[in-house]
Amino acid sequence: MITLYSFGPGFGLPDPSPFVTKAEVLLKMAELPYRTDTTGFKKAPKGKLPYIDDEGKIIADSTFIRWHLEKKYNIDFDRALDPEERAIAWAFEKMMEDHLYWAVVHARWMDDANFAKGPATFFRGVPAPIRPLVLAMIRRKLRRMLHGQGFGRHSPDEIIALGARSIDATAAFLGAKPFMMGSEPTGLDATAFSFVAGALCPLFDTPLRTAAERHENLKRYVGRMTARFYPDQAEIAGCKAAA
Ligand SMILES: N[C@@H](CCC(=O)N[C@@H](CS)C(=O)NCC(=O)O)C(=O)O
Repeated sequence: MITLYSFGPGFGLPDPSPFVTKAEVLLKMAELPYRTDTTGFKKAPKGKLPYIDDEGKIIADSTFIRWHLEKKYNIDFDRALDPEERAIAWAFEKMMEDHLYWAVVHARWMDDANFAKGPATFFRGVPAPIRPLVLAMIRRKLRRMLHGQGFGRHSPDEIIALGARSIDATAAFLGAKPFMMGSEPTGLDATAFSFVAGALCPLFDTPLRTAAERHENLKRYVGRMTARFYPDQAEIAGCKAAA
């Protein structure tokens, strides 16, 4: 059985990490049996989640997990797509993972109020006397990551403008289609669902969420993906499950 190393459900999302959620949705799409394990972060080969253990083979990074599943289990998540559509799907996926993601990280980690009710809660187990120090250290690490990636060099308004443009592009491309690439889910939907739900997450007060909430089709999309892949959940990110 495959083990998916995750953070565990949080913030009203299947996982606070959109990359972990993406990997989980891919496993669900593949209809492969899997279990989740929330104790693997310290052993993460690339220092990040997700990674999987598939009968002793460790694969880190959601994209490599996807490629592994496709190769080992002879699955093509994009089987319905032609080469041009595959190229568009790849471009949208990477826009969310390498662009929108950083706006979400900024909103969750750099805003004091969002940080306190969100990421800071991951560290509840740290002894109280040293917790402020640990929180300050981890936030400094995230600030450095944002600076290195580049988003951290922009003003908060500029970051929101960039993130909102990616959200608007996603909504415009989804349009009236049930799923990103048409009438049935493809690999891109594992990513789009995870990142759109992350942006819509009601826990966080951010103009990014307001930008996402302006798009009724995105909210319905999250509800549709929830009904399909998390049928036990009544709603995710404030979007009611509905086919
Ligand atoms: N490219 C990776 C990104 C994974 C990633 O950024 N994971 C974050 C959580 S959203 C993480 O584990 N961060 C921990 C850290 O940087 O210390 C993937 O596709 O899996």
